[in-house]
Amino acid sequence: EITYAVEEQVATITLSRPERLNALTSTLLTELAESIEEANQDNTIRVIVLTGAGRGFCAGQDLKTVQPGMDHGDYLKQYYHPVIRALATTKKPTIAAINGVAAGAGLSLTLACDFRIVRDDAKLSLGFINIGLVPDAGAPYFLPRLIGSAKALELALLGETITAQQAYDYHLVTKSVDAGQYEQEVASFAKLLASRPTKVIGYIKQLQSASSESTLEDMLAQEIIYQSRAGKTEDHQQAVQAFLEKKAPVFSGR
Ligand code: LHQ
Repeated sequence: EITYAVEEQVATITLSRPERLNALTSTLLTELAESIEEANQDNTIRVIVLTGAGRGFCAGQDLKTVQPGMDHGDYLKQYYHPVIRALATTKKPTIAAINGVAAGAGLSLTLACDFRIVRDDAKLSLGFINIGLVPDAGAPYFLPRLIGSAKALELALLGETITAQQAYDYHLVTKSVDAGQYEQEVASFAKLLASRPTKVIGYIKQLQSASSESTLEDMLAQEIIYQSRAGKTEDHQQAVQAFLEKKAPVFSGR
């Protein structure tokens, strides 16, 4: 229910149940967590792209699998949370390539990524409220941080469908791209990220994620640790040398 492909140091993970708009099942979620972990561990991978097969990105949990006696909390803990943790803690930069509709936990998956590139004809919806559920799969954590608490609460309480343009205006997505240029744009953005100092990207992500729960003193201590590490990377040393020689730096990711 997942396909995993690697090209030029970019791992593309594709949700693959197109006949159901890539609605999520326990099997799909288990495979997804494994794929993210695989990309995270692989030293040759410098960018992770998450996208959907067919016309949708992801319609959230497959509602045909929701059984009457099922405990949604247990289900989240077992199947969703490993995926959200894997996305949120990977040291590689992550791009959600939102090729079509993203609803419910499908939208939540994108919020745990570093970048969201949306096709301009895609629709987005938190949706949970429409079936009497609270937002989940990390959305209650990420959404207010991304777009502010007032807008996050509005989307959660109204559950309405928004356009790519609205999502961009709310700062919910990084960019909205014309359908005709979409695939090319995602590929070139991934390529750009793959040419950056990958190890240092990981440090920047760790440093920033520490910020939400920290004081200034905590963060000053953290920047000492991470800048000390960054200063020892090949990429930093090589880039300073290139600067002095008036050349463009070439980052190896080490
Ligand atoms: C679907 C689904 C779907 C099954 C489209 N399931 N078949 C929940 C429960 C438990 C624990 C943990 O957490 C969660 C988290 C959640 O994610 S709750 C939210 C679940 N998702 C939704 O409520 C969204 C439901 N889907 C929709 O509102 C629409 O389908 C959207 C807006 C996504 C797309 O609309 P359209 O583009 O008009 O497509 P469509 O509705 O015609 O869907 C195409 C097919 O996909 C259709 O099947 P069919 O056999 O009639 O062609 C749908 O039934 C199926 N499908 N979403 N979540």
